[in-house]
Amino acid sequence: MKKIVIDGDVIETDENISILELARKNNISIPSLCFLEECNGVTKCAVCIVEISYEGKTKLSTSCTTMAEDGMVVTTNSEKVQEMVKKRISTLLDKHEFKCGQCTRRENCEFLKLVIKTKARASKPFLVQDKTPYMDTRSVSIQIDRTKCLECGRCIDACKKKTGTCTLQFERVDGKRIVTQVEGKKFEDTNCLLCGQCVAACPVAALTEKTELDKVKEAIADPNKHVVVAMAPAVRASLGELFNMGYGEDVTGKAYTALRELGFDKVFDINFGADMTIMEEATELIHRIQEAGPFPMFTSCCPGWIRQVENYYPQYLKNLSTAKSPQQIFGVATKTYYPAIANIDPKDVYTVTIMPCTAKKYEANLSYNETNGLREIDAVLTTRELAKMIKDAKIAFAKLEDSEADPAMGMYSGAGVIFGATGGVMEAALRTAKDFVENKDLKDIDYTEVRGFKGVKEATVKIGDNEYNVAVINGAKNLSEFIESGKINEKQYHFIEVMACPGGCINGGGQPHVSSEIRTKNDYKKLRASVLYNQDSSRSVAKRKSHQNPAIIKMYNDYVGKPGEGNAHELFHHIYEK
Ligand code: HC1
Ligand code: SF4
Ligand code: SF4
Ligand code: SF4
Ligand code: SF4
Ligand code: FES
Repeated sequence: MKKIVIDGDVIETDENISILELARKNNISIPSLCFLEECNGVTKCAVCIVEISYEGKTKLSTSCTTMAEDGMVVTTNSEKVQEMVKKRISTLLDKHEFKCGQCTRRENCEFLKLVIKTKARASKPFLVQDKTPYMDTRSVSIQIDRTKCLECGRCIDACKKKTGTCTLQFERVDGKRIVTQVEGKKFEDTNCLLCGQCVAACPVAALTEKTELDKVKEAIADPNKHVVVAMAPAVRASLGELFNMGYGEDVTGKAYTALRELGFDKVFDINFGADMTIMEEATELIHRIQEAGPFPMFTSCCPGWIRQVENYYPQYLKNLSTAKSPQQIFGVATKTYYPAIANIDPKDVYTVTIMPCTAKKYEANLSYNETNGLREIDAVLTTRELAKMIKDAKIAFAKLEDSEADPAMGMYSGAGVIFGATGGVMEAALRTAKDFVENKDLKDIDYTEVRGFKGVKEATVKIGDNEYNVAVINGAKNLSEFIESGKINEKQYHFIEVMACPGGCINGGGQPHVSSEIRTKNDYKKLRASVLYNQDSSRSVAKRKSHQNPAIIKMYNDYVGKPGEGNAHELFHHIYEK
């Protein structure tokens, strides 16, 4: 057992752990900029500096790179340390457009916290008349504002470690070091997945989603538009964090109320779309079982993963489920089924989704995601953009009463809600596929083998008289390892779920930022996922399966017909081709 003294506290540990992490786990705060859990840091910001006495010597060291050794005595806040950190922050301020009042990150900016803590000042303020040369707004998903970049390298490292695409890098342009995409290309024109893991890693407002808030506000103000809104499964598990409600708080009912107060005409839920996707995807799995393939069938609801297939593994395009994603299938229904039952002109319907994801903006914009000449989804807001909209409208979110979604396309099953966590799509599909094949209302519907945060999860599932091999790949990097190691060919897999973000959509690139400090101390992914699994497990079995959702049954009976056939086949599927 090692004994380390930090600011007078004796801390014992067996772990091979850095001073920074050891301190944080023991509630001793050390500032950082370039360090982020799961990423090693490609630069040295030096704001995590501490004074260490060890083996008769005392020196200043960066605590994120110094491993805790027995007998070390660490001081985190000596005058020398404070002076050095303050100087470092001042240098960074000289190159940072410090206009926090209008900044989207002002409430959770890791840099601003350090400026306040150290009372650092710029030696001369960095004022920018024209931001255009610093901005990259070419992508529909992600935007770069280099007036805010600290060159911490977290985005570059997150991209490498979590996606393996290595889309971002430092480059020297006109003598300045800047963060840029490979060959300076637009994100969409690189191998980038548009997942936004780089945005989630950024401590400041240098990387953000491309906002669509103005578009949405305009649509609401237009009396000729009937504006429909629906939030994704994972949004309800994290939105409360942006209103100081802590982690793991279920804010479903408050979110519905807020959306109504914001002036949306109809509040539905993407979980209903998830139930639609399952009707189609489970039916497709059964067809593939009857027709002996092609196997494995892959889920296709994550647009980051779709880009990974297109950019790296086009040989698997035919293996992707043709069922449209919950976002798009829901969009189709808002431009066909909903106008029919509400007796309105489909052209007047304007559909907005709230997503934990930046890639969903790209998905909504794809040319093929159009039905009868209408965009299926007109605008996509991230969880963060919705919070901003609520704050701009001065709605006291935490104090709102709960309300329900409008039932026609707002009712959902437990299967629909667990989509937002890794393994959820697989579990939802198995519940329905097994009931369909065995023609029963099965009671044993918890597939715990596919839950949790392991990189690759596997199970063998009996459907009817036969056994099928399923796998859940948690995160894009794990997927490329799964394929490139040859593991995918070790046995016949029948059905594989892939979500690009580690943990699934609960940890998507459009979710509230989690600071480096909180990531070290708190299992925020688990807490977010628990919201979804709690909603599922607190229901009766009948309410936990997509095909038993009464609103789904009604839609298929009254409008669609049978899953996988006729109308459903026409409207709810897309065939992926090279
Ligand atoms: Fe997801 Fe999905 S789970 S992809 O992560 O299939 O974004 O939450 O909305 O479409 O339902 C995202 C989440 C989301 C879709 C669903
Ligand atoms: Fe202020 Fe942070 Fe925005 Fe910079 S990024 S302007 S420090 S809130
Ligand atoms: Fe990398 Fe994803 Fe960011 Fe693209 S969106 S640069 S793949 S982290
Ligand atoms: Fe760091 Fe953000 Fe700049 Fe990337 S864009 S180097 S994460 S400040
Ligand atoms: Fe978007 Fe979810 Fe895929 Fe991440 S895992 S890219 S949040 S759909
Ligand atoms: Fe340690 Fe940057 S060098 S956080």
